[in-house]
Amino acid sequence: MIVALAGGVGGAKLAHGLAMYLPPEEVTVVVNTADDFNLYGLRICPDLDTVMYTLAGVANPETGWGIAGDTFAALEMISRYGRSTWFRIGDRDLATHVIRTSMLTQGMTLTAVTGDLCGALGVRSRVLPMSDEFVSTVLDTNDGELEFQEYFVRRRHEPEVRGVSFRGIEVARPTDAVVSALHEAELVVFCPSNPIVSIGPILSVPGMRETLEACAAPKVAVSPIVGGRALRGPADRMLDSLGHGSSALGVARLYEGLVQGFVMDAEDAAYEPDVRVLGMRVLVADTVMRDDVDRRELARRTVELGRSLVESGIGAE
Ligand code: FO1
Repeated sequence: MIVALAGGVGGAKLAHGLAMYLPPEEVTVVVNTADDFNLYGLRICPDLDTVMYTLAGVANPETGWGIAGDTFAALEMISRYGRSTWFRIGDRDLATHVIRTSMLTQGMTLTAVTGDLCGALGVRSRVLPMSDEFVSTVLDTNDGELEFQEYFVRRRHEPEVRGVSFRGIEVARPTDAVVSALHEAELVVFCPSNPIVSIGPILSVPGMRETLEACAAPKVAVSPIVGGRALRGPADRMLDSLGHGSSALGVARLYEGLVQGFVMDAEDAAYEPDVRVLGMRVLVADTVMRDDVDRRELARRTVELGRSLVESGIGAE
């Protein structure tokens, strides 16, 4: 069993690569849920949906989020009712939020709901929310405090981030499903997602770090920063404004002590000695996933790095 920790689009792409390279049933994806929010009375879980749609082969290839070929008739009607529509929910995507919300209202856990939705879409890998409790990212910015989607979508991640907190995290717990997946894992992959607001919340769930540390499997992270820039989203500016430095090395430092392997792009090869000093075996590879072939190849190389760690006695069987 390979466990991947993932946020949105970048994480979903590598999770898809893993599910193409390995039997998909052997892949479990633990997903950030701190981007979740409520809109029009519906529970929206953008990262869970991005991973689910990507693994189901229905994701919008242009945006990476939402559903390919979706239409926006419901949103137009919502606009006629005078409600703001900055968060672009497509008609088919809306169905996911309606069904999810109704199942949650009936008392099902987010883990059970996600399993049900993924099963209906034919996803053969397991997709697990990091926690069943509601957690939400709040950003302290030069424009005041902003909820995550307000910052990310409405404000196009333009404000400068000075601090990050995860509301509700203190009462969140890793689910039993996440804990047992990590117990069974032979490799844990930190996908190329934003280390602060995608992987960060997963690691901040009380008990998650301890569970990861107790898990004997090797852990390998893939840098989402290539040549100092985030391939998408605000990770580069966020790393800079929070004092970590926008580089593969800055990312590696955030994972120091947690991962034993680090995959970074050929553009960043100069950082290799510095990352090695952090106690990580480094793989320099082409990490930009332009198509399915790239996704599968990066997954293959990441798994190979994990296997090489096992062969050196780092990590379980
Ligand atoms: N991202 C945008 O930049 N604009 C949108 O209007 C938008 C709508 C949206 C609807 C459903 C969904 O599941 C995701 C959506 N996203 C949108 C993506 C999402 O908000 C972010 O990419 C993630 O939260 C960051 O990982």
